[in-house]
Amino acid sequence: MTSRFPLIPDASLSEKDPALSALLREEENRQRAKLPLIPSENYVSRAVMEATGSALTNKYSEGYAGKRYYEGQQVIDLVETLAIERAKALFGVQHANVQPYSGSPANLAIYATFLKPNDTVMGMALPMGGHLTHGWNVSVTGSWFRSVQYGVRKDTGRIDYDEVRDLAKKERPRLLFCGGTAIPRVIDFPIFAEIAREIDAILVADIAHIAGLIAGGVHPSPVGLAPILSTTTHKTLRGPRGAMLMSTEEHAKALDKAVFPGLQGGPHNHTTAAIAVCLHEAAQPEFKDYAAQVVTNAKVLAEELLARGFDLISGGTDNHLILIDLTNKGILGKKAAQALDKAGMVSNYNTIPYDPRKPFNPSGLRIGTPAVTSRGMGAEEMRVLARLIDGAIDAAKRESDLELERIAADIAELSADFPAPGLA
Ligand code: DSN
Repeated sequence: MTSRFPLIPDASLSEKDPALSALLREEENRQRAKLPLIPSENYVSRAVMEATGSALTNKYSEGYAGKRYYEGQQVIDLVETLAIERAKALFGVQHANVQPYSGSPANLAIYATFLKPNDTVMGMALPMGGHLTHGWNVSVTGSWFRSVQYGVRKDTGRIDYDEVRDLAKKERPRLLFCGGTAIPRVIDFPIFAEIAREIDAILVADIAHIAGLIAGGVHPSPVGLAPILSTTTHKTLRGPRGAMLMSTEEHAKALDKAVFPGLQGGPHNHTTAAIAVCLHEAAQPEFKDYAAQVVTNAKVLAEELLARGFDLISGGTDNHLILIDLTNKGILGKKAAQALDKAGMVSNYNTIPYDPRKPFNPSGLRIGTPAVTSRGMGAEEMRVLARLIDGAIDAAKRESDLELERIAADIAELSADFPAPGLA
């Protein structure tokens, strides 16, 4: 029987929308040819990609498993429950919510759970390495709430826990955030927990950057110390763009209520499925090797950059990221990042602690090893990368596009030896 109505033509993307399809191919080729050094980026596996592009995108399922506001949840309930159970097992938590659309909405749900407008939150300032949603002034978390910000010491580039304690005791925040986006050192969760206990605050560990390192056993876990954990799923955890909130049983109901119906409608089920896949992958023994190699690679890269006279915030790294103060190199972060991109290495310019410059043209550069490690690179390649980064920055200072092109050719050769995973 033929349809009475015009159907959506069942054509492939390239047949139906050649313009968009060509753009996708172009982006895939860019991801193949260039080396991503942005520490918050990664390559997902084909399995994660498949789940992300699955039929689950067609389904609405407001509510939670067993209590939805739409019918037809026979499969979705199982998928979401699987993701939750995998998150609980991987991180050793009592409760997980896999519905937040991304990291910022996940963090907003924490505010919605514990704070009323104008209550006090304390977090690391964005230019010091924190995150917008930890109370930075241009975010609603810094304007709808009373925000108190801590940073790092100017001389060490590290958190001074005595200063955090003194500030916390003076300001008595209800929520205390630890974690961030440009912290190259281990976060001391036991000390943060002690401080939170002393002022009767709720400690939130935002582990977005280091979730994969925690899962892989190469960064201490905040579980048992922070009752609330927030994470994105697409950074070191190597999953789809999404987020999770994890907590003790005590806060489970309130957190769930804040996510739905407090802030969100229907969860993105295709993302939930892909989160389940990435959690399964992260539970495999080889993921531990991956996480360890991410850190080894970052340390080697840091040492090689130090040897070439680069000034690294905190003097190096314990994790997956390196924050470079380019002041002594006589170049700004943006110009350096643009030159690196021309040379085939994709990084991001970044403020550094106490940066006299504005975020859109700051003094620093942030690089990291999660994605290049996913391509299978090791210490040897990190030595090559350090040399090429140094060369590209030198070329940028000399305005030598020719030299950048020469380096880009070296990167193209290196890229070809380490194919990007997940791209068909
Ligand atoms: N934008 C992310 C990062 O690059 O670290 C944080 O949200």
